[in-house]
Amino acid sequence: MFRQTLFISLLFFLVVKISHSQREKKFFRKDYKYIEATESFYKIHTIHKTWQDAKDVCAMEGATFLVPEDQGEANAVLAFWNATQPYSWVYIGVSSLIVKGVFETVEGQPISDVYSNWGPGEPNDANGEEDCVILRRDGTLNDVNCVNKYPFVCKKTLDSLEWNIKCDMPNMDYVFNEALGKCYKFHLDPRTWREAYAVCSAESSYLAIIDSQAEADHLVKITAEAPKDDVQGDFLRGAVHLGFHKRKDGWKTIRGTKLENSGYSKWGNQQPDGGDNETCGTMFYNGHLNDLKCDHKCFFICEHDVGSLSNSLDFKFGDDE
Ligand SMILES: *[C@@H]1O[C@H](CO)[C@@H](O)[C@H](O)[C@H]1NC(C)=O
Ligand SMILES: *[C@@H]1O[C@H](CO)[C@@H](O)[C@H](O)[C@H]1NC(C)=O
Ligand SMILES: [Ca+2]
Ligand SMILES: [Ca+2]
Ligand SMILES: [Ca+2]
Repeated sequence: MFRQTLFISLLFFLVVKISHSQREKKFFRKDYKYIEATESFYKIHTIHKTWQDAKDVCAMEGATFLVPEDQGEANAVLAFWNATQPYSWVYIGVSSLIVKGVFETVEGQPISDVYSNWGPGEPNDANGEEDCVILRRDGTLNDVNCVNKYPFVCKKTLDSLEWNIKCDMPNMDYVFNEALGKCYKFHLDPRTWREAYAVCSAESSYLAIIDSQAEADHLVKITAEAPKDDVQGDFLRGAVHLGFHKRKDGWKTIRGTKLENSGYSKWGNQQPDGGDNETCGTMFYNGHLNDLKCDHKCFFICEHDVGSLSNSLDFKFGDDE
């Protein structure tokens, strides 16, 4: 009897332990800092962006544009910022872009529902051009011109963290392939090659690199299965962006390996045919490779190395915890 109870408790413990382990680890991405007081992860982006681009970057990272909920969160972020960054202000996810003069969060809440400590005389809508909001180091808010480029902060709550266990990452859209030991996401939002490269990076992944016939077959399969026909708009069909491109010394993967040594280099009929006009790498839906003008928008596939996040976690934050 005792044994049985012990066994059941142990089993229960294990199940609970596994399902909560990622939240217990308090890990989202290695570039986000967890702050216990607000049970959220933050990243201060140091590359200056316009307000709209900043909003897009947060979304690409699976996070949201920071909107401090209250004084407590504003102080927590300011303390982290004061300790790590020299900047005098950052964009936050508040604007009056929808209705001039009405400041709302990116989720449509009125600013009066969140932290709204305006600086003296603000918001003043100088020259009628100030619709986006910055948080200054002293904790006050100011409206500024949205085209100005500033640092910004993205946020992810612990509560909203979902863990893709097989892919060992916080993005549920990636699908594990057992035979290849990798995870992939087929992106149905057409982008240029460079944009696609950036989207994959923001997801802690990379534009897929085919290194075997088996992997090529798998990418053909996920391309065939993706609901591509539902996507409207002006973009190039028939090929997907992949992680290779033409360099001065020939075709290489984005890891720097010569394409002919990468394990797969089956070009399509007559390809590559673009000379120096087509220097970005794509795959026809049938798996054969094609060179393409880099500014064509296409679907694309990101690849994720399982374990790449937790390895860097141990390396990077090993001493912190
Ligand atoms: C951060 O630094 C600014 C000025 O350097 C100061 O006014 C502010 O009180 C500091 N905030 C926190 C929470 O440490
Ligand atoms: C590249 O583009 C130029 C200008 O449009 C054109 O004259 C040339 O023939 C193209 N080269 C190839 C290999 O297609
Ligand atoms: Ca102002
Ligand atoms: Ca690969
Ligand atoms: Ca071509």
